[in-house]
Amino acid sequence: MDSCSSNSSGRQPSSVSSGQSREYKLVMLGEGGVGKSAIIMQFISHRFPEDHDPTIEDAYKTQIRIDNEPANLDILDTAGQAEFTAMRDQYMRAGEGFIISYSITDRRSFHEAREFKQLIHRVRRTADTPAVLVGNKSDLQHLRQVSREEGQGLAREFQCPFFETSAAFRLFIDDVFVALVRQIRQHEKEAVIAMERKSRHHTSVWKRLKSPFRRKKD
Ligand SMILES: Nc1nc2c(ncn2[C@@H]2O[C@H](COP(=O)(O)OP(=O)(O)OP(=O)(O)O)[C@@H](O)[C@H]2O)c(=O)[nH]1
Ligand SMILES: [Mg+2]
Repeated sequence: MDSCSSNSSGRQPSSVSSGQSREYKLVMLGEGGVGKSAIIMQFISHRFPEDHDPTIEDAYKTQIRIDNEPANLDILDTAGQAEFTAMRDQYMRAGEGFIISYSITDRRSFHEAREFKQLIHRVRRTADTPAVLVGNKSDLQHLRQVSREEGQGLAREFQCPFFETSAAFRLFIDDVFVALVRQIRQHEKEAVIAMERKSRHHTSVWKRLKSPFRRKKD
């Protein structure tokens, strides 16, 4: 899925008055300096940090409506710098959805994106985790090292939505978070359907097992 060419969600974050909404634990991943904090800051407070102030770990909360349903987002901004990554396994287990980000101006960060996906897989022991792939700094076209097609190809591999964003110009920033919440909701719906199917299967096995007894009683 690729939504680079238009603002696909057609929504802006808006406040939700109800305290009833479901909380979504989102984790922002990516190499140091790709713009993780800048993306979150633009999303939450429409601000762009010009300087690179390496993150150790920050948490943000916001309330929005997505597809007419309220959502409390609990966003964890993680450290890209290797020396601050001690908590990685814990937040990979606790997160419900992951934004895997790289910079289109930094090929190494693109390779790291695959490493992050593999790490999520290893820690959670499933390839089936809601995620969105993001190629940031799309405003720096003259410094581009990773083509849009390569990003789309990796997203196909990950089977997840893909956006090229610019935190500097607030391009496709909302779309990333909307797509991730949609992924989580879809994932939950599929889990419920699978459970119902399993429970129907158990019921029919039980009925079959019980039938000789019933005949005896008759
Ligand atoms: N031109 C441009 N610069 C950006 C963009 N996003 C972030 N930057 C700049 O890139 C630098 C790093 O941004 P951060 O958001 O601090 O990067 P980070 O991924 O949070 O870095 P760590 O916390 O060290 O992992 C800053 O100087 C930002 O101003 C963007 O979309 N376009
Ligand atoms: Mg940061």
